Amino acid sequence: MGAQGNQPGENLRINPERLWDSLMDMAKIGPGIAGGNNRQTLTDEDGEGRALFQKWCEDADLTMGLDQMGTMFMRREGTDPNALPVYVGSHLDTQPTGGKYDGVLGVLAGLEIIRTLNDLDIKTKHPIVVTNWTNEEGTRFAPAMLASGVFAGIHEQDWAYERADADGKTFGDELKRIGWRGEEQVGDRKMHAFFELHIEQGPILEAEGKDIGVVTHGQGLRWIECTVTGKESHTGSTPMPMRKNAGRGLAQITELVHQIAMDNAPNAVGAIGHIDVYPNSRNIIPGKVVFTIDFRSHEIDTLKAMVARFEEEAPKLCDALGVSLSHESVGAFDPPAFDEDCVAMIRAAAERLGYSHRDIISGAGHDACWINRVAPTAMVMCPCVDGLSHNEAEEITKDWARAGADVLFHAVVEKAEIVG
Ligand code: HGY
Ligand code: MN
Ligand code: MN
Repeated sequence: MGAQGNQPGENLRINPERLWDSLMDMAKIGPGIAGGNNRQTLTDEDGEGRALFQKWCEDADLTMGLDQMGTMFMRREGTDPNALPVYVGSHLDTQPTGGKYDGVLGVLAGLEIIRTLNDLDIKTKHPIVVTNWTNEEGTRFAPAMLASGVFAGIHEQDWAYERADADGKTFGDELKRIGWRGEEQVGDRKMHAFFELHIEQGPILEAEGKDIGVVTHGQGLRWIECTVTGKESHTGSTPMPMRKNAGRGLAQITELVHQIAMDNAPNAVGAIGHIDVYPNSRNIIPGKVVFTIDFRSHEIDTLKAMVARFEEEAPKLCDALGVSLSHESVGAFDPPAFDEDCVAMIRAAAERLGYSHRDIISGAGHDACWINRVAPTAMVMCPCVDGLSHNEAEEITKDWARAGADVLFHAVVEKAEIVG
């Protein structure tokens, strides 16, 4: 028992070598082409990673719950079976050119907490549940944080099942195909708290020499899928004044998105990462371009103003080019403020453990952003090299992984209340 309340002693720490080995073993599943990972949601590789995680958890005497969105809940019993569990986790799915740590660190650090509690034969009043949320990335099936969004009542499950990938395969069919559709109703579980450890995916912690980010808020997000329609015609014989080039619409909207973000700096970002050009032939003027705008800010008024400016200016740009524009929202969440008591536990744990720390706003979206709607939620961040993520070269140090997992450990067991 710690100095006050349920705070663990500063010598209570995870096993960093075992955590690192688990990260490296998981990274062998769904390898990328440049040292990272391509373990996209509901692929066979995702299924393989899930099976390995399940085996590790069952070796640690955890029992699995699986809901109808395929989210995995690995439970360690508490001394009070009626006490609401403390949940801890993140996601095992990766970007197509993803890193070894985005999401995976949060899931495997949760498992490492269990392994350490088992080693030390420590019991907690509240059960602890390690969680792997399905489809956090939202790349194959938009939007991001899909399963946690259904769990939090943001999305309807039927709508989620109908999300289709670029090949027209649906989320529901793929979940069944890989054999990871559970029977449990999504969202029935009640949580005492939810904690998520995640790499920062940005440059601040490393640049400031800080081990730990105490995440107080997250950025809000707006994903706007745009379709610019022009007219396919020959790139050689069509006179320039007659062309209706959808590619120019993409080019000018790309620049508009960048300018809107720059005009709201430093509290806003914007880019277009997903682009499909049709028919994508070297000698046909693009007749149609489909792309997704990603706007983010931690200020809701700024975020809304960015969208409004796009909606006002983009149609005019397209009119002038003789092409048409249609757009729809394919993802949105407002800036979350995390639970102050849980955030304070994380800050106190970093202090107690002697890790340098600073409060930080999460630039990326996470499952915690949705779970924050239904349970007291907070996040811990550790640095990543050059702030790089969503790139196969994503890298962290063993010490950063250890610091993040130690702080996560302390927050989880403080909330779960060590017994005896
Ligand atoms: O898009 C995001 O922020 C997250 O990485 N899915
Ligand atoms: Mn992530
Ligand atoms: Mn990610």
